[in-house]
Formats: sequence, C-alpha cells, structure tokens
Amino acid sequence: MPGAPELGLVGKPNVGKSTFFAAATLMDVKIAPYPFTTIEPNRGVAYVKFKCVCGEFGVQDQPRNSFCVRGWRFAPVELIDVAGLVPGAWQGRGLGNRFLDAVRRAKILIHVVDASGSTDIEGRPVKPGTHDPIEDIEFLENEIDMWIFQILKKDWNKTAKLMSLTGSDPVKELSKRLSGLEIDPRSIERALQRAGLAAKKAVNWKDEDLLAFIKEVRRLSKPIVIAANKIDVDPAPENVERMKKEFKGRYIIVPTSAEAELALRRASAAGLIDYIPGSSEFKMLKELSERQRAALRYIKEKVLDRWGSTGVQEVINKAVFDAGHFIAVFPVENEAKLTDHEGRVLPDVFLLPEGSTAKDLAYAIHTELGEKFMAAIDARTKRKLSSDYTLKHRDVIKIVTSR
Ligand SMILES: Nc1nc2c(ncn2[C@@H]2O[C@H](COP(=O)(O)OP(=O)(O)O)[C@@H](O)[C@H]2O)c(=O)[nH]1
Ligand SMILES: [Mg+2]
Repeated sequence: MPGAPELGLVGKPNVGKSTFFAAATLMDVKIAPYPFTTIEPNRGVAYVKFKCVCGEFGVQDQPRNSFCVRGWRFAPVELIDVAGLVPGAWQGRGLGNRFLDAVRRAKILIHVVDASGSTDIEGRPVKPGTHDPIEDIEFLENEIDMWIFQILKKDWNKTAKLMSLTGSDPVKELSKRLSGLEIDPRSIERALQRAGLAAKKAVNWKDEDLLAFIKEVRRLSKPIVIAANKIDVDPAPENVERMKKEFKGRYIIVPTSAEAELALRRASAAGLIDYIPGSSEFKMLKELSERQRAALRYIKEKVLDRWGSTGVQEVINKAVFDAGHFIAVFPVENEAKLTDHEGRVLPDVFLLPEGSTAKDLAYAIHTELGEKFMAAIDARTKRKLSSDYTLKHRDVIKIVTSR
C-alpha cells in the first residue's frame, strides 16, 4: 500500500520474533482477500486494525485494498523479521549487518523481548526468571546508537572543519551523512535542538555531543514499541510491571504471547474456531480433540482472561498509530454514496503520517490527482475543505479536481 509504514521486528535470538512474524502475517482465508502473504521468507504483510466507518454511516462496505470484519477494518503494512541481534552487532558481530539493514529500512521498530526472562543476553535458553529483560531494552538502544555513532564518526573531523569553513547548514550535512537511514531533515533539526547543539559549532562537538544528538535522532526517527513476549510463562507478569515502571513515558510496552496468537490464527484458518485477531475471546466451531481443547484452555487462562488479548494485534496498532503517528483516511469519489467510480462502497483506506493535508492525500492516491487538486469534501459534514486542511484519523474525503 502506498505510504504504509514498514515495521521491523528486532531483538536477540529466541525471544519469539519469528513466531510473532508468523502470527501477524497469517490471515484466515475466509476473512482476508489475500491470506498468508509472505513477500520474502522474512518479509510479509501484517494488518493494522481499527474501527471502520461502515457502521457509523450504516453501509455495507466493499473493501478493495484492505478488508473489514464485523466493523473492524484491517489495512496492510509490511513486516520484516530480522536476524537475531547479539551484543556487538554494531561492529558486525553475529548477523549484525543484516540486523542493521532492517533498522535502516524500517520506519518503526518492534522490539520483541522475552519478558519471562528465560533467555540470556545472547539469546541462549536459561531457567525462567534468570535474566532481566530490562537489560535487553537498554542493550538494543545502545547497539543502534553505537552503529549510528560509527557512521557519523567516520571522517567526522573533516566534515566538521568543512562545515565551519564553508558555513554550510549542519542539518544539510548531517542529512547527507545519515542518508540511507531513512531519517528526515526535520528529525535532524529537532534532535540538534534537543541535544543543545543548534547553536554550537560542529568543530567544537565532543563525542558525548554526537551521542546526545544520536539518541535524540533515533528516538524521533526510529520509534520503538516493546512487545513483552511470553507472558504466559512466569515470572513474566512481574517483569512486565517492572518494565512499565522503569520505562514509563519512554516506551510503549505491550504484553504479548506470540505463540498463543499463532495457535489462535491457525485454529481459525483451519475452521476450528471463530477468532478475530486482537479480540479477548474465541468461539469453538467444531468438536475438538482433547489435546486441542487443552491448548485452547491454556491460552484462555494464561493469556486472554488475564491480559485481555494476546497483544500481537495491539503491538501492530500501537506501532503504526501511537509510535509511528499514522492516521487512516478513506478516500471516496462520491461523497453521498461513499463510492469509487465503479460504485464500490468505501473501497480503500490510506495510512498517512499525522499532519498530512487534504492535498497530501490527493498526491498519495495519484500524482495527477494531486496536481489537479481544487478542494476536498468531508463526507460526514459535506463541507468543503481547503488544500491545507489537516486530515483526521478515519476521515472520509472526496477530492475535487479541476477536471
Ligand atoms: N511460552 C511461549 N513461548 C514462546 C512464545 N513466543 C515464542 N515462543 C517460543 O520461543 C522460542 C523461540 O521462538 P522464535 O520465534 O523462533 O524466536 P526468534 O529467534 O526470536 O525468532 C520457540 O520455541 C517459540 O515457540 C510465547 O508467547 N510464549
Ligand atoms: Mg527467528
């Protein structure tokens, strides 16, 4: 989908990244138009879930680029499962380069952490509760920061001197040096301010100044959501509480059981249960074997009843909407019938960065539509909107063109 963000799954080995990936990219054929879409072995399509507008407008929709299940709209985003990260990845240790490549490409990172503490810092299995997952969160930050530091530090003195000689704009220079990391100039400018370097000459920056800048720029341009995984295993509940306290205001932390979600989605795809991803319950549809029933009972007791959901869907939603600051907008060609030119009702939904305007939406749909943009119409109020109207989440918009 154009403009949709890419999400990267990161973390050390054995925390459940591949399980999370398998769960998030598995969709029941009966509800999704294109089930199990894996682009490459480790690149797939996951779905962000939000309340559709069909209920509010009282219409039966005919989605095309997304799908709708009982009033919930699911829109595709790309998910990348990254090779496990081990300490020293920034120096190329382990599969460090593959890890960093994914960080480079992804807009938003999902850090899968073993909240049960049953894997050590390198991802080797240990007794539950032996390892503190808080360490993993700090360690991942550090790996990314050191990696950016290494990129910036290379030929830094030359760059800094050149900057002061030519009086060139530091935002421009830093953008150039960090190009390829998908970091936008606005984040660089803001990070310089937050690090207190906006007015300080680059030749006078010390290593700790560079690092302070890097920390800020990472926070702004590669937001991280924590999936506190394996919540079905003790002592995960206590660890989740501690993590939430420790990282309050700094990280969105979502308790998850990737394994439970994978089991539920597989059972749903096999027609054994009725389950909508993200819900707190499921319904059995068939006579199940004792083993199947025991597995479902475990999931209900240890995960759904205790935590409200498996958390996998919530992680995707929070990554896109809360950490990534995206909104979903429904474009239509006929604002009275909510249809496109072929009469399909609410066919498409677009994910756009918060702050996008009506004109941005036009360009996202088609360059030509952007160029011929005249005005937009809000399908709820039937009011005319100007080109600089800031779109809201779940807006339904018609673009008016100069023919
Ligand atoms: N109990 C429990 N085990 C899980 C969960 N998620 C993954 N696992 C298990 O953890 C192990 C490592 O999972 P995997 O997805 O291969 O981890 P990766 O190395 O990070 O990709 C496997 O044995 C999974 O079955 C979970 O939510 N609960
Ligand atoms: Mg894996």
